[in-house]
Amino acid sequence: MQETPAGPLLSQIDIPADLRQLDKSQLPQVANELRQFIIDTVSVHGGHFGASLGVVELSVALHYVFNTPDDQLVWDVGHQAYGHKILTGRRRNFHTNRKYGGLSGFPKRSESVYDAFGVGHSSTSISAALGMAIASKLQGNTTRQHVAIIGDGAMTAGLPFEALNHAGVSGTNLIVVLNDNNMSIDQNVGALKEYLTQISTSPLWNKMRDDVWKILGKGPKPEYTRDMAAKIEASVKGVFSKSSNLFEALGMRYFGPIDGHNVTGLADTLEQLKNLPGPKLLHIKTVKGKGYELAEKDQTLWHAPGTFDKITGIINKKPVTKPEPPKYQDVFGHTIVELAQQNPKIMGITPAMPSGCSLKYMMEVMPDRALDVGIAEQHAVTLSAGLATQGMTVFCNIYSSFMQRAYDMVIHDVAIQKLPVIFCLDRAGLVGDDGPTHHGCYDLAFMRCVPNLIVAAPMNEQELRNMMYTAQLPENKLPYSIRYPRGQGVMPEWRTPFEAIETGTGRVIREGEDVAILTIGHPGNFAVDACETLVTEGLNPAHYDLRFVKPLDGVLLDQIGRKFRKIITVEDGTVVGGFGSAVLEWLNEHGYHPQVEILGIPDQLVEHGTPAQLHQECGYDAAGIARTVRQFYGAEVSANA
Ligand SMILES: Cc1ncc(C[n+]2csc(CCOP(=O)(O)OP(=O)(O)O)c2C)c(N)n1
Repeated sequence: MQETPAGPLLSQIDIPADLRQLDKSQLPQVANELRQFIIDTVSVHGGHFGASLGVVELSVALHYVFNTPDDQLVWDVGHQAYGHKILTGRRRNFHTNRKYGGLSGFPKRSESVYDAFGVGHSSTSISAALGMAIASKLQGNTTRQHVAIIGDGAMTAGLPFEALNHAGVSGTNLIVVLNDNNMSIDQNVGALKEYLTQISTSPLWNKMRDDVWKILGKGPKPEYTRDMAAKIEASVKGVFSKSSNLFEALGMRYFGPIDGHNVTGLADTLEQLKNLPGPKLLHIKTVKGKGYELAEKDQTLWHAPGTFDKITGIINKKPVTKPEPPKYQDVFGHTIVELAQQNPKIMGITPAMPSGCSLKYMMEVMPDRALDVGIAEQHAVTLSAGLATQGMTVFCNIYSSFMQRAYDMVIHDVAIQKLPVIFCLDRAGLVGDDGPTHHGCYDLAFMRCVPNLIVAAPMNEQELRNMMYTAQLPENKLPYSIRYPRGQGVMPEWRTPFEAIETGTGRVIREGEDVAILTIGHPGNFAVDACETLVTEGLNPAHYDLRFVKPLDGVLLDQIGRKFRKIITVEDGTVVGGFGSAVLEWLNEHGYHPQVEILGIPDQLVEHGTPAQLHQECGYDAAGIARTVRQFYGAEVSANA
């Protein structure tokens, strides 16, 4: 892999201190070179794209004005922090971004002192930066600055408002930069979005307050005068802008909106804010994908487009030689439409991932029954519970790792009340390039310990459809969780007729002798491949697809317990507390004591890489399963010898 060449100014910037040596008039050129560097690298190596292009100027201005790493920048989500990474000592190996063994796609404390806080999941920045600011204050450090940079999408979650509620009375000098591009991954949604548009389009008020601000800054005691003006401003403002400012109501001084692509203007404003005491919020307007025309036009597609030809803008796709299996997300997306056409009670809920989880298909044809609620996983779950109390049948689709955030709602609002909400957990298992913040490792373990929940995982498209079908039948009275991975399934002909699957029943994939392989979900296909190889070696393991982690299939396990003294379990989840643990507990409780090997995600963080690399690392790809089976047979041979 080759280092990406940088422009003349950017190539002199190894760390932000180098940037700060430049004259302010050179910043636009730095920004242009940085933008080009991001385009050059992402087009060849892939990754998030539009969000980083949108904050090129902001990244340059922040590192120019603030004394990083002593001053601390906290990027929300972190998918937009490529410019920050490139300016902070990682330009030369930025081509390894998101690759196995390479840089992380998100800020990460262990990777750089400039990454003040590890991210990946959204909406944490204000809380984290406030914590840092309070600590600095307590430690008597009066000069260190703390800046949270948060997007309008991330702002739709509850956590930023919990943080603002605290920040407003914290007496810290926290700075929040609200990067408003009117986009989440898809179009941003909700009343806050409308509000931000409204305050951005009150030109009279904004011009007047900016002019006053500039004039006051020229007086003899600018800080004092501006502070006084701020107090008067809040009361006068309502007259001009119809409603009072939300952020000011929460105790933050509000500035903006200003043009987030004017790098010198941004630097000037940040310089002023730096010297102003108290918590404050700077609202900047930016364009997601700025500077790459196609990305500005189709911002959802160019959020993370994969690799592409930077001249033509053609996105590289793998050549299709035979009919391909669909992505699991699309099986979900089309199947919910089919089911909803037959069952008027069905609704679909997504917290900000309509394209990612493919609920968009239902949103197109039944907009009243398929809702994007913004980045609000907790709300998505409790909203689903509320709908279920009224007899609605709700499919609540949340990525496995984002569901971690709504765990209390799953227990308190759904399971305890036995409301038959159907959770579809997309991106379950090791997701690949996004790494440990996004791997869906834990859901099997954290769902299976909750009473009343049915916990299922399909091995293929047909099982996913049938589980969705079964879960929405009126006879199902319990909450039902269905987890499936990112990416493609295995069945090109996937539109199979619906058939109910009796809850808690597994199936035999392959009869065999000596060793039994028990799988849950998609990794069952790895076991199928492993068995194909093993059979050619004269070995004859059995393979069972359990389909449910809860309730487990007691009848099947009883047969397996009687017949086998060696069992391997396989799951795309943590070996601690997951499917293998459930099987072990069952066997022990029922008096079976075979030798059991649990294959899955070990009790340590798995970094980023391709799913195939990571499955191999964890030892539950086809080769890993085959190896374990051979070891069991090898042990058998030596035991008999
Ligand atoms: C808790 C959580 N839910 C969902 C996501 C998926 N996600 C990543 S970026 C993003 C959009 C963020 O929008 P915004 O903050 O406005 O940033 P932009 O991409 O527009 O710059 C979403 C929904 C996430 N990272 N974390």
